[in-house]
Amino acid sequence: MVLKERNFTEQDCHLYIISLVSKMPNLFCQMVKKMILILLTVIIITYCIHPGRFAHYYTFIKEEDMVHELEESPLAQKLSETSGLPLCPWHILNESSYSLLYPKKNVTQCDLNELSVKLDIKLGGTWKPSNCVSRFDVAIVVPYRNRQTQLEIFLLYMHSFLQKQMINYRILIIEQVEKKDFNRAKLLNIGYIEALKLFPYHCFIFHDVDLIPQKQNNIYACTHQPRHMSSSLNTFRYNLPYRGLFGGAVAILKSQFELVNGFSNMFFGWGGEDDDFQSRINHKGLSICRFSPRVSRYVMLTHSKELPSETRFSNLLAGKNRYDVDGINTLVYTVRNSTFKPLYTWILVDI
Ligand code: BGN
Repeated sequence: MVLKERNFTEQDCHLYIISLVSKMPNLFCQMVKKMILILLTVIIITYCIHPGRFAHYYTFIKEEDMVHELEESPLAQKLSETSGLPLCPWHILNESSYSLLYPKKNVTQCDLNELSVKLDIKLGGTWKPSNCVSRFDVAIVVPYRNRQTQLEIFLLYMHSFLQKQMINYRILIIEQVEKKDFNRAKLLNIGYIEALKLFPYHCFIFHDVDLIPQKQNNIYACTHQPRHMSSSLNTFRYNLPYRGLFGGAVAILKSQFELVNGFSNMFFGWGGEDDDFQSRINHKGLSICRFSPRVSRYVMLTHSKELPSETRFSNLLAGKNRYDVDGINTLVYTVRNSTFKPLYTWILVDI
């Protein structure tokens, strides 16, 4: 077969160059698209492996400064003078060991029965040191519904944890009756009001039942500013997802809680109520603080993820108009049942 030789003329050359140039934007676009796709894949993979990589860095109180930041109970000094007992020492803050604590997961009824005797817990889940006067009177308020296994793990763990810190404490479990969506914030408001009927607590810790503190020197007491206690959580790879996060476990003085009018009562379902609370705090000129991520380490007990509420965004947006007209000053609820149980004060409420 004879191939016809074709002359590659100058004109052909021009045509070839023109066609190449006309295709270039297309080629360029495809290249950019590919690059964006690769970049997105890398970001998604990195995020799945390590979500904390995109966490905000935050300022925190250094371990050596923790002692200066704590707010002692106004009753402690006087009680120490009248009782002749010394104020309890600070040694728990010097706990420099790096050992992490883990909860016992398979809690038996026998463990719980033994606990109140072994640790001398009084009915209603209260305790205070017997050979010194605690510097802190703290109500630990836990919103609750349908989490029996987690509650048992929490109780078994927390009582001994708190006693090592020599806190005068009470654990209150505020349970919401079925019917409506869960309203975490309103239950916390109720816990605040109910706790004050039992003792003039100066400090409140609002605590989810699925959170377990892992460092013994993460003291369950209030600081000068409201404190986000669970800022280093395993489910967030021990990082803070965003700077304003104020959920999980927080500590706030009674006077500050009054000032911000507590939580909003309007957040039904999962999400947003803690963000609203943080805004209330800022609005009143307070600012949240945190201990070092080494100290504020928590593990979350596993459970299925709740469905976020659809109204949380609109509630949050409208929140600032309601700070003074929605909170502990407008709280309405009915106590359906309440008992001083061996390990906690149980209050069943209809909201
Ligand atoms: C946020 C939730 C918080 C929750 C944290 C951590 C909202 C409001 C809409 C932006 N906030 O997204 O309530 O504590 O995640 O899980 O959903």
